[in-house]
Amino acid sequence: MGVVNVTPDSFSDGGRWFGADAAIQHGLELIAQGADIIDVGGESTRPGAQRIPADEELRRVKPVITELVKAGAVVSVDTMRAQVAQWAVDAGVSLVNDVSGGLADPYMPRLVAKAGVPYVVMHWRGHSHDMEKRAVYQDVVREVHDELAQRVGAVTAEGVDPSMIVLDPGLGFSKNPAPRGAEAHNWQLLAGLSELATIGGRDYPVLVGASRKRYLSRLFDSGGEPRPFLENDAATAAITALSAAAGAWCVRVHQVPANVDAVRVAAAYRAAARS
Ligand code: PMM
Repeated sequence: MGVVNVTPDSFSDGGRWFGADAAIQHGLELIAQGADIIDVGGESTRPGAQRIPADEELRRVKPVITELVKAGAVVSVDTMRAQVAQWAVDAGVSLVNDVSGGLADPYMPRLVAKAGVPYVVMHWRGHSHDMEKRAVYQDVVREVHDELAQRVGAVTAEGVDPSMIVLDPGLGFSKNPAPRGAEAHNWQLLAGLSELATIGGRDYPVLVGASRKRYLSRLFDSGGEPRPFLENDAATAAITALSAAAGAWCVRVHQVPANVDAVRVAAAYRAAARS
């Protein structure tokens, strides 16, 4: 899954694809490079971000989704709002990616159920402006698993077909970016990926959004300034290989070619490991 953030202030590529034309071109380029899905979002979820009004979110994503769907792309909409998801589903998107897992907008699960499209349910504890203070866990893998299980229960109660649910540990969302130790939540979740998504005897597909996040910068921090996000693409590809080898269904990335290679490597590795 290649990312197109149509935002002036996204976490990792903020502003670069803000204009509709640049965003459309970028989406087409990601497809040419081998992305299977293009994830289009109009609201930044970087730590500390404030929300924007729904009409501004729609204004940002409409031309981009319209053109990418027209070009035949498999498009996902990255939104927490039912109103935006409804517009996007009507415009032909194939998947709804809701970083709040249905918590931000109570109308979202029913809408997704009615649309009958796959639904990415991410682990989330609250909006970005204060999400860092919620990064408190005794056992992050168990707690994220249990909170995802609660969301699966809630969205299926609203009519979402379990076979349409994709789970996501929500790397960087209310997770401490520490590179090691008891607080290294993102790393513990990656290491526990195979445990996270078995709920009620069912193995759900998993999406991993590791790309260019702050915890990667922190791993390479030599005590001075954290490494810039844009320098984390090789590290992202390494995580893609590890995630795919652990059985992830999808990785959400900003830079596609190295990650396509990483997925191929992991597929060959898994095939050989099974035989
Ligand atoms: N991360 C961001 C945005 N959307 N969606 C899913 N499913 N999983 C994620 O981890 C995720 C997401 C924030 O990243 P960006 O602003 O750097 O694109």
